[in-house]
Amino acid sequence: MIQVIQGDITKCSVDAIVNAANSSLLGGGGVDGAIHRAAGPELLAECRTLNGCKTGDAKITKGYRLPANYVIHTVGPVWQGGQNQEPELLASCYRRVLEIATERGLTSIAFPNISTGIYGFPKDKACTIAIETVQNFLEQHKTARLEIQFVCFDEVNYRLYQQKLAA
Ligand code: AR6
Repeated sequence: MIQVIQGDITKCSVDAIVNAANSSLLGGGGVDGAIHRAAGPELLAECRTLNGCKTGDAKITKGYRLPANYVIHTVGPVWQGGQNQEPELLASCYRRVLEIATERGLTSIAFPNISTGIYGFPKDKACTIAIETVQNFLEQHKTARLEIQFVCFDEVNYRLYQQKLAA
């Protein structure tokens, strides 16, 4: 099941929220900064033990002071024009998050619009990749009964997701 909502992912009461992090996993701006502020310093302490994360991969931590039980940190690609594996790496982020979630038996997952802020991935292209990758995963893992929320912060992304999911 896929839902689109507009709002702040740090407020989502789900099994896991996804963080659009950088490869250090030591915090940053955007949604990463918001998640670390809301989760408290224990999140950074756990992230320090993870030795970073490669672009396209993901790692899980607890959610600490967040309403979500876990945070799955993933590192999206920086948009460099599209010829440097950016689409494949972005798809890999969504897949790796869902793989980790299903390995842990987590069912409700909230995603931000990975790479579409500071990393500059075109929103329209990113939306298509996110929806197709998640839909394919759900199709292949029907017994996992996953409940996916795309949490759009800005109006442009919110409209794009609504349009593409309705089409
Ligand atoms: N809830 C949901 N979405 C949010 C929130 C929020 N509270 N705040 C921002 N967004 P960005 P990136 C949206 O820049 O492009 C960090 O410094 C935002 O509108 O957070 O993957 C990391 O440490 C946009 O649609 O992440 C990395 O260095 C989306 O989240 C770098 O930014 C992603 O924007 C990662 O860049």
